[in-house]
Amino acid sequence: MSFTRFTSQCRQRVNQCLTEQLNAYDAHSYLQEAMHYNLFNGGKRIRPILAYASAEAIAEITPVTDMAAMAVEAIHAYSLIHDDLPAMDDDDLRRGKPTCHIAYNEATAILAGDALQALAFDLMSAQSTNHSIKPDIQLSMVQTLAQASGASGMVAGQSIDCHAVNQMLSLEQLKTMHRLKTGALINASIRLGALSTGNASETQLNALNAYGNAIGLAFQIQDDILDVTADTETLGKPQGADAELSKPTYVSLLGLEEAQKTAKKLHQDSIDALGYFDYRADNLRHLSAYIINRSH
Ligand code: GRG
Repeated sequence: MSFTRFTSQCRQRVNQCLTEQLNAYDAHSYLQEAMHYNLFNGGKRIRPILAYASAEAIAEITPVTDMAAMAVEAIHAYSLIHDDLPAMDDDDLRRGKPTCHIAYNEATAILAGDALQALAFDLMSAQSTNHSIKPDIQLSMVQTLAQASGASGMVAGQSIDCHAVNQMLSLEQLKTMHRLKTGALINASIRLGALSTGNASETQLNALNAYGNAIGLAFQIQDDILDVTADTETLGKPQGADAELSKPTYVSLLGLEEAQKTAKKLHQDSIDALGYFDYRADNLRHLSAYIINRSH
């Protein structure tokens, strides 16, 4: 199957699962509408696709992989809603559309983010009716998601980011911030996909961790590159937003050319990390290339 077909099938699959989840709520409400608005306003679904590709690299996609794919997208959607709030980045535009607090209101945006976060853990702890996974593996999956999204992962990175405005950060500090803010959830998506098969060995998990570290950083560097090279229409958010907020970025610290070179080097590192895997990890290899070549 071609990579394009694989990604489109993964998107369809996670979208269908998420639609069923949201439809399962008792009553249609303003809150539910805001959650739906953010889950379905054009995200690329990179994290679910990583989870599916990782499951494939180990064994096969299972209903537990679907749970993991939905959970990481729910955490991602919540993080973007909160990131756009006036108390954080104060953005009006996301994916070319009004951000949640503009389309609804601030209180609803906060609550939609909260509810999406809770939904993620609800999904991770649910029992699938037609597929079982060992309780210790499921517990490890819940913990993986909690650690990647909380005070030892994404939220910690966001906190550093909030304090970095108008500050000089060293390259090491910038790396730490992004490893936590963006990299932790990306890495968790890969690990969760592997764990969801019930068959991942420590050696495989370690190799995937090295792959995840490299693409997590590459993802962020490409984001910084796009912030200066792409236009607002392609980005779906204001171009130059980071510079506007005087935020340190890979481009501001390294220069554009060096940032591009670093992204390419990380892509190669990610490919090297997958040396242990056969052709079944090819979609992970393609994803790494996609991440550094993406245009939005
Ligand atoms: C508010 C707790 C909290 C955390 C927010 C991830 C994050 C932390 C903020 C997002 C800010 C940002 C734009 C970071 C750059 C990397 C990134 C996560 C970009 C958006 O991810 P994509 O490109 O988004 O996967 P789509 O729109 O495709 O879903």
